[in-house]
Amino acid sequence: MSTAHQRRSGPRRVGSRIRTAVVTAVVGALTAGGLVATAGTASAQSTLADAAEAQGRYFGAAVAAGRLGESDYTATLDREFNSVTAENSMKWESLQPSRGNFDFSTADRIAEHARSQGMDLRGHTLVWHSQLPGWVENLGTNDLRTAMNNHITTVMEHYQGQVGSWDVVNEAFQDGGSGARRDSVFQRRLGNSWIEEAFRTARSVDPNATLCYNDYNTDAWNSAKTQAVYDMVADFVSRGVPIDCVGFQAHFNSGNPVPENYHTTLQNFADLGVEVQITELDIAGSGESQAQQYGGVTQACLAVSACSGITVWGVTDKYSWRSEDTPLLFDGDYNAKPAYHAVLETLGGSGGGGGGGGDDGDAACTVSYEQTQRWGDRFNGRVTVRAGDAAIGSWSTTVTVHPPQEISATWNGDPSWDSSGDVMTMRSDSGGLPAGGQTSFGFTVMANGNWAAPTLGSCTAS
Ligand code: 9MR
Repeated sequence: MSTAHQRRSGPRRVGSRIRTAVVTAVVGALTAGGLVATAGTASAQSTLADAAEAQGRYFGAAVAAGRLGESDYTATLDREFNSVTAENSMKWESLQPSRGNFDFSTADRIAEHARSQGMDLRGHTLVWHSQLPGWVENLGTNDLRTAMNNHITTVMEHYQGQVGSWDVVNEAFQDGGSGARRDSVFQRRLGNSWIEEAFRTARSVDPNATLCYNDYNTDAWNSAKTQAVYDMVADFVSRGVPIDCVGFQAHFNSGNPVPENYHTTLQNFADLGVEVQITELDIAGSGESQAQQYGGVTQACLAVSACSGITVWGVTDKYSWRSEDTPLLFDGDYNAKPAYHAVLETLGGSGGGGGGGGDDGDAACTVSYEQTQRWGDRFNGRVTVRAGDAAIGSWSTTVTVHPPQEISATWNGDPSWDSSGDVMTMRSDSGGLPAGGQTSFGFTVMANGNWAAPTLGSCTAS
């Protein structure tokens, strides 16, 4: 099948869709202040998929088959993502609810959607202690071994050539400081060797699939669980047990924030010779703080050449498994959140967001940022505002600076600030724009030691 990937040690080829290669021009410019770098983004990528692909990565989402009939859901999925994971439909209880009776119908709808859009398909998950049907829990040792290998074989054969990467084993280690294996039926009946047996079976069924071990709370390098998984992978690699990849689920919240040393963790695993993938990313929160964490995770992946891509665990906050945490990139109306823009811009894209899926008619605009000048203590930024396919009467967007930065001057717009002083809302001060038209506004940022680019919010048009 055209969407399959060859297994190899580095990041895989992404997406079978042909996407337009886009150039980001970085030119030197002489100003009164001396030689400065000006980043001019000429038609930068405006979707997550395109921007990720330009970086040699994929950008995926977990999908529920039951939502594919919702047009905004599917439009957002198809526009922004080039990889799909079934959020629940490829789990054991869904595919083999009673012994020997496989039901691929729901999972196949997701696979078919991915195929029709030229998207990659991640397989999640072959062997997991959760969402496991009761009949498996009751098997004796020999029966369980047969059932496990039969499940892996039947499912992988069904999706051979379609699924590029499989989460062969999911969440086999305990949380906390023990570094021990989780007390699952597989561990109890089959002993320590069950994980490698699962991987050996998987390799024998589909030698071209990328075989992953997938887990959560494996983000901080020094945690006992991270170390335990690392030791297992190192052992597998040294003994030739077939493992190609480690999946980092990356479910973050205030009690479990993105660790400072995240890229160290990814790099250390990569240094074992396996691919790393961020497989279930979501980050509780909102606004700039959520955006910064999303940007950090994206940056960590880009910093590790063996990090082949990122999957977020859902398309919209409203259908997230923890919706009250608003952990995703699109809000319940499919508007792109600041976190979306942080990811897109970290990937080198700009604008984007598709103008939202709301009901504000045809009025839409996008924004992109570039630094135009830099001096010893400050820099100037320019935001270009572009109207969509319809004329707009007015526009507004936000520019968030990163403390201790301060905006000391603005031009060509009508600014206002939030109480923190970090978020500037800029509105048009000279009316609207014709269809496809553009304008720009500018500002000076006193760096105060922080040279990070400001984060743009989405553009709102009326
Ligand atoms: O998002 C999934 C949710 O709809 C299910 O109810 C839940 C059942 O355990 O599984 C969620 O997905 C999990 C994933 O399969 C494995 N890692 C943790 C995910 C979030 O719980």
